[in-house]
Amino acid sequence: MPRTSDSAAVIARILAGTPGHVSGEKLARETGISRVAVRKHVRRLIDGGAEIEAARGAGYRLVRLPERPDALGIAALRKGPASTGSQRIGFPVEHHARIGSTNDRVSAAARDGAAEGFTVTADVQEGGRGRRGRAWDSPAGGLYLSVLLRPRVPPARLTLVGLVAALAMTRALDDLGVDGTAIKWPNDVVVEDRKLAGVLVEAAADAERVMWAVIGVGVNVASVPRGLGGAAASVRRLPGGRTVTRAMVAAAFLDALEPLLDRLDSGPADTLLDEVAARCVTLGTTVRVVGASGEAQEGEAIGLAPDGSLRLAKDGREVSIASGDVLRA
Ligand code: BT5
Repeated sequence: MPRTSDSAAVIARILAGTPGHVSGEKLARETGISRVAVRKHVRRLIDGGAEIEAARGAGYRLVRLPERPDALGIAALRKGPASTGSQRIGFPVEHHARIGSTNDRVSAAARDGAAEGFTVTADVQEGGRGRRGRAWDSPAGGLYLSVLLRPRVPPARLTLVGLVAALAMTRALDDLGVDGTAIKWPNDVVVEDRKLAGVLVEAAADAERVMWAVIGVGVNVASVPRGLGGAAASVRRLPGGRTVTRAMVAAAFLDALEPLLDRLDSGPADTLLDEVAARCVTLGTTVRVVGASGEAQEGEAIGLAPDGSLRLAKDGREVSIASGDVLRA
């Protein structure tokens, strides 16, 4: 089945790729629908937050891309041919104006047998979650997105999934022209020391096999949630970020994530690890890593182990840490 057979999405792509006006007749021809239907789909795009100018005689011109990260907004902005069906990750998209947690919704769908790629987005989360029972502030203006995976990686490599998601987010922001983002091990996207996005990977696995995993990402797009102040950053305030919308971040993230997951599934992760390491600000610094039960280890972060663990040089020996919170020593 074509992933983006939605005519409105096809129209948005054509308009996004054309600097001037596009006639209704041309849009009708290229989407294979009537001009009346074109008008109806343009209306839907406008309802979805796009700004489209309609000029009598000249046709339609896209002024601003869709803002809301719903199925239409995301499909309109995904790269690649509109109807090849090549998009596995990020399809279908279920959007909620409000939800407890997008991760909870995807986990429930996973238990009900949903296919890999199923994605949930929300405008607001009322119970957004971080790791270890912490909260993720999720007011309007941020992107909250979770995607279902049925990965072929063993449970021991799940840390890598989170790192790969963080890498995908930095690449997505690169693609959108937003400068200066980096990965902080194990699951943050930061700008200098400020947190721009967080990744939460949750999974159901037995000793050998991951039944399903959910990648959840929260990104501060329009603003920084009140109360976080200097500890957080937002996309719009970064160089190149002024015109970036939530739908743009969502589409670019899914575009960047899919090929990285394919590589993770298909074999050794050496080159992926190198790519994560090259983008990881934690490496080369002296850190204090606090584990789940509060125990701390201090040392120099010297690299990543094949499973995504952090390698720490400590008192002349090396230790590997699978998860934790990194503080600067
Ligand atoms: C994370 O946890 O960074 C993972 C966050 C994942 C959120 C997404 S949103 C979509 C999906 N659905 C969910 O329910 N969750 C996922 P952690 O490393 O534990 O960091 C949590 C800490 O980050 C908090 O204790 C705060 O200090 C800080 N924080 C909370 N909200 C923030 C925000 N909006 N921006 C920056 N920092 C924030």
